[in-house]
Amino acid sequence: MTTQLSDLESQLATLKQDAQQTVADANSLEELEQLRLKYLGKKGSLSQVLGGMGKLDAAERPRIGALANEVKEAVQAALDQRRSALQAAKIEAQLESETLDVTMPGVYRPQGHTHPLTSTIERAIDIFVGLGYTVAEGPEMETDYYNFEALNTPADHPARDMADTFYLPDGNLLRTHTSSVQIRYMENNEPPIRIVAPGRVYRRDTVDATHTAVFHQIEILAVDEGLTFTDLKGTIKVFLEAMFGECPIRFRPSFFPFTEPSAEVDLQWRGRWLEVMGCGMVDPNVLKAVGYDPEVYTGFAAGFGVERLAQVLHQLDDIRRLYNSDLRFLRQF
Ligand code: 2U9
Repeated sequence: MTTQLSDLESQLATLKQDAQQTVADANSLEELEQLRLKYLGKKGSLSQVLGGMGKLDAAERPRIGALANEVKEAVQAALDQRRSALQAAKIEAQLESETLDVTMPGVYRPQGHTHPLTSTIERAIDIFVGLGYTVAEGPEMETDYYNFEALNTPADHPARDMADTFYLPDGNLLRTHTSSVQIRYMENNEPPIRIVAPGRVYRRDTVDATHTAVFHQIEILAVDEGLTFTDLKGTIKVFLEAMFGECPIRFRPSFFPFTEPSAEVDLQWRGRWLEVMGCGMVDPNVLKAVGYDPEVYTGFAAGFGVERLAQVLHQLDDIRRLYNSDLRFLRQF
């Protein structure tokens, strides 16, 4: 045996032992990759040792070659084994860090809900939308013309009294009904029309259990050829039935400047007659004001106070509860 030969054999043996030891001690996949390059890479230890093979006798080469292969396989096996172990440990650590403690108490997130006034408005609008009506909205600050004049309410009418209406210093006013919205709508649209106008309105009423200075109204208006009081009655009956269930209703003659004839509607609810809305056939003067020909078109209209309806619906003793933001009250709805 030549010196080179025994030298190479011992170098290979040392390399194998050395590699197996350091690989077994590697603590990360990155470190393992460095070791793979160090031992088995193109410029690694094994390549360097094999570089010395050129000096061997041709007869010896196969044996040393086989030995080198065995060392390579052994080192590769050590690398594979350690890689599996490190990968398993990594997954284990990840699972450990991501565990969820399902027994931990949750965080309480308080959840609100729709205000009873809002839900009453939404219910009413939904019913009219179901009947083919379109929602129309307009400004809360109005001119005298849209709130009164166009609605056949002459200058000497008591509704215009300073004691009933909030007038602004510039001569404008806070709308006392949403009828002004309908005038604006008619000015910009031709019949047939069917609209529902919900909104906030203002009256200089003394605040008590049944009155607030700010309240909500919903008004409907239909203008078409051939509409009659019967269409109005049918529409109101369908609406009140959808809102309150099947209850007796009655129409009482009344007066509004913007409708002729006019009526008030009562609903029998738990044995008592309650006034719930007003209605009538649109006065020809109102149709004329917006440029509709009253000889061709007729219309019907109706209006109600939302607070009043909510009061009946929920048996509220005092309308002001709807504005007090008292959670003990609001949580009941
Ligand atoms: C146009 C023409 C006519 C709307 C109508 C009533 C009758 C009515 C009151 C109920 C209680 C107001 O909230 S309340 O104070 N409303 O009684 N409203 S007829 O008539 C109109 C609307 C628009 C162009």
